[in-house]
Order: sequence, then structure tokens, then C-alpha cells
Amino acid sequence: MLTVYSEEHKRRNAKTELHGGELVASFECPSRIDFILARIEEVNLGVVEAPQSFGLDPVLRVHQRGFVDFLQNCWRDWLAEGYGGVALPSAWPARGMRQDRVPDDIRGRLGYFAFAADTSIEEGTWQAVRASADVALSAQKHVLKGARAAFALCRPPGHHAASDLYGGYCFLNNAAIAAQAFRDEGAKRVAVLDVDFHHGNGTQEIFYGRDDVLFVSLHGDPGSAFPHFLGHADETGKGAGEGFNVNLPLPPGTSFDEWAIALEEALRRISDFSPDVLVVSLGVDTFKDDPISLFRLESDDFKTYGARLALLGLPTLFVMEGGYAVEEIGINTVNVLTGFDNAL
Ligand code: SP5
Ligand code: ZN
Repeated sequence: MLTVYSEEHKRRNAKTELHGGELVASFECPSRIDFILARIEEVNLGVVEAPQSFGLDPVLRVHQRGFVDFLQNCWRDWLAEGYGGVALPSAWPARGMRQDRVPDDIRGRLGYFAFAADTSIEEGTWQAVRASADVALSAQKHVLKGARAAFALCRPPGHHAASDLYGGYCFLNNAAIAAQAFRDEGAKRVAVLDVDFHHGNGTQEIFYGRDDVLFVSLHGDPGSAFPHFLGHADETGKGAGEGFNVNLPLPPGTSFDEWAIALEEALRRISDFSPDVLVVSLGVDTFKDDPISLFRLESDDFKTYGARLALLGLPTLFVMEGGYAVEEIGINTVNVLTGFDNAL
């Protein structure tokens, strides 16, 4: 399987993360990608190539212009305030407050466009974010042109980013940008399967009113897990999109056996939809030793479900999302991909 990768991801090196009331080293760190690349080379997964540039047009198909402008200019505007720290929000337009006016002030804009305070914006963040979208689009072109599968080694991840919201370490929604590109380039129906531990609230929001992109997610129940405020089973889509959003929330401590039962339900829904192509939001934070997640998958389980995904028989784009057990992230991620390849 071909991998697309950009060194630009290194420009996203968050100095800190607000976690448990403390500023700690960021879980979403550059070495995650080093371990994955090393494992790709170790098992000879296939060619690794750099992305092409696609500009912002495909990004603006799923994200609002004002939001993209904010991301692009945020660090400059924050520096202009003379602060010594990284750009983090500290006030939000919560219940009863106005959401129809975007503040001019950068502190107000941060709160307007962020849904969580775990994600800083810093020097280089935007450059890495842009490159990550290009990685997804470059891998998408390989699948569009007939590859059975390709791996977009995206960093930063994307599935928490909505049309005008960032958070959960995500800024632009790489999987959604790629799914939309498939639609714009001829696919009639696209399925997105999100196997990251966390609910893909951003992807859900982007496609919630649509019947041409099916979103199916297995994740930690929002009653116990981030992003806390979306991802329940009764979120099934709205308007034309009714019935085209499938959430399969699972309790803390879920084992692979239990997870695999939910996966079968997810795959049934995808098969019934008969998509032209599958986009997999591939987070491996379902692993038992993940430091911020609550499921119990073992490394071999990733190979098992990778093989199962291949049986859908669909052209498949894998897009990297989360996974914070850094020492094992390479093995777990590449196990999904080799499991898939070996089943063909
Ligand atoms: C892409 C992705 O996986 N994003 C995840 C972002 C999660 N950020 C907030 C995590 C808060 C976790 N707190 C749980 C502590 C358990 N010890
Ligand atoms: Zn996650």
C-alpha cells in the first residue's frame, strides 16, 4: 500500500496541552509519525511519497472561509497582543450568549472557533495543518485513479474539526476534505468509517444534512469520553441526511470482542449504502495502553480488523487520526494496513 507523508507535520510541535488542570506535554506530538514511518519501512509496506499542493479550494468545500482565514492568521494576531504563551481560548459563546457575531478581538475569535481548550495554536501550526490536508488529498487521488487502497499519514489529525470549529488536536478535517473531493471528482456515494476512540464530531457535523456521504462511527460513549457533547446513538442525520449518520457509542473498558460486534453493524450499514469508495478515519487510540482513551484492543486486533475491512471490497482511503501510545503506534497502525493488504 502506498503512503503519502509530509515533513511539514514537524512544524506542529505543541509546547503544551491543558489536561487535568495542568499544562502538560502534548499527547499529539511529532514522534507519533516517526514511529509509524519507521514501522512502514520495517515491514516494507510500500512506496512513501510526498504530497502535491492543492491550495485551499478543496478545503473550502467543507470549511467556512471565515474559519480558514482565522486559522491562517491566528498566530500573527495572537503575537500582536504581546502574549508570551501559546494561543488558547478562555471564553466561549455558551448557552444564552450570541453566536451570530464573530468578535474582532483575537481572544474572542479563539473562543468562537474553538470547541475545546486542549488544542493550542502556535508558530508553524497553520503550515502543518495545510500540509496535512494536502497529504489526504494526494492519497485520495491515488484511490480515485484506481489504487485499491492508500494511506494518508496525516498529522495533525482532522476528525474533530467541523465546518467552523477546531479542537481535539484537529484544525482541518482531512477525511471530510478527501470524502468531498471524491464526490466532486465523480463518486456518487462515499462512506466514512471512523474507528478512532473518540467520536468524529467534525465529520458528523459536516455531512449531517446529506445523503451522499454516510458517516459511521465506533467510539467511546460521550457520556464518559471526549468530545462529551456529540456522538450519541440517536444522532441519525437531519433533513435529506436522515438515516445517513450512524453512531455506535461503546462503554469504557470495551474489549475487541465487543468492539468487533459493533464493527459488524457498522459494515452492514456501509454495505447497505453501496458506496463507490470508503474513507477510514484511522485512529489507533482504541489500544489498551492508550494514555487518554478507554478501550482494550491488543496489537494483533488491529490486524484482524484491517483484514475485515478489506472484505468490504471497496476502494479504501485510510486517513490517520489519533493514537497516543507512541511506542506502539507504529505497530498498531501498520497492523491495520498489512491486515488489509494481506486479505486481498
Ligand atoms: C484526534 C484525537 O484523537 N483527538 C483526541 C483529543 C482529546 N483531547 C482531550 C482529551 C481529554 C482526555 N482526558 C481523559 C483522561 C483519562 N485519563
Ligand atoms: Zn481519538
